[in-house]
Amino acid sequence: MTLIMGIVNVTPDSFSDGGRYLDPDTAIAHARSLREQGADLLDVGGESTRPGARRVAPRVEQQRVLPVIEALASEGALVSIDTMNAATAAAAVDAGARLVNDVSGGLADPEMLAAVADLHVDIALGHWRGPSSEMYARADYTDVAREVADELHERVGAAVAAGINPSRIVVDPGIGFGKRGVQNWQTLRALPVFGARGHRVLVGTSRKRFLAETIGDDADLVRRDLATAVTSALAAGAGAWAVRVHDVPTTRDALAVARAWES
Ligand code: PMM
Repeated sequence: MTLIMGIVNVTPDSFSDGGRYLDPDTAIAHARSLREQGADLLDVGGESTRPGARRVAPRVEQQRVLPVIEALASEGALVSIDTMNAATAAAAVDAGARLVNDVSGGLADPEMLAAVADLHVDIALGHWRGPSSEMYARADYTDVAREVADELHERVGAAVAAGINPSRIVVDPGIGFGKRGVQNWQTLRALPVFGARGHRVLVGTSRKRFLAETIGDDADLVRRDLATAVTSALAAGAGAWAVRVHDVPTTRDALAVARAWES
């Protein structure tokens, strides 16, 4: 059964919810409601990765996420830390996070993979071709699905070489990261390929630009969440382990319908 990862962005500048949950109490309350709505995991992040975003100092990132993680983990929630920084990952695990979600697949911080090996937690490795400020300049592919699969495989190899148990590794094709419009659809269509070596597959399409490009650039959040629920249900049908979403009820219902279809 595909899990729902609810997004808790404790940032001033994430592209669809920046600034809404910057205060820890507001972020905690939001995360609690995602959990009540059916989120199986809560992904807490303190640095925006939206196109063009500036990097945040690890100290600031940690100030944002640690109180939120501590509160949620102490209530028994399964928490992941969305970070590209090894020190933040370690502090977050110390505060109770059980999964490190690194959209850069360990590339942004050379210390990341060794740090996670020492922490003995799961890690999600995202497909990434450079920081937000320059990722679209690197979106050149001859065969995007094959290149994403090969580059992810290389990151898995680096993680294992750093001492991470292969069973702890989740792969994520990094929808929207270094991919333009149709390249995201070509990547999603190849989803079963990314998990072919036995790793769990995580997919994040929530509210992303390529969805708006499909349903209309003026689509509001309600329409983007509906589009997200459809891609999440299709991802579930293609074997995704988890889908990362902002709006839990729409995706929860879509996954229930997809399950009924399959059963
Ligand atoms: N996308 C964003 C942030 N973190 N993590 C994973 N594993 N996969 C993603 O696709 C992903 C991510 C950017 O989206 P947001 O700014 O709306 O949270």
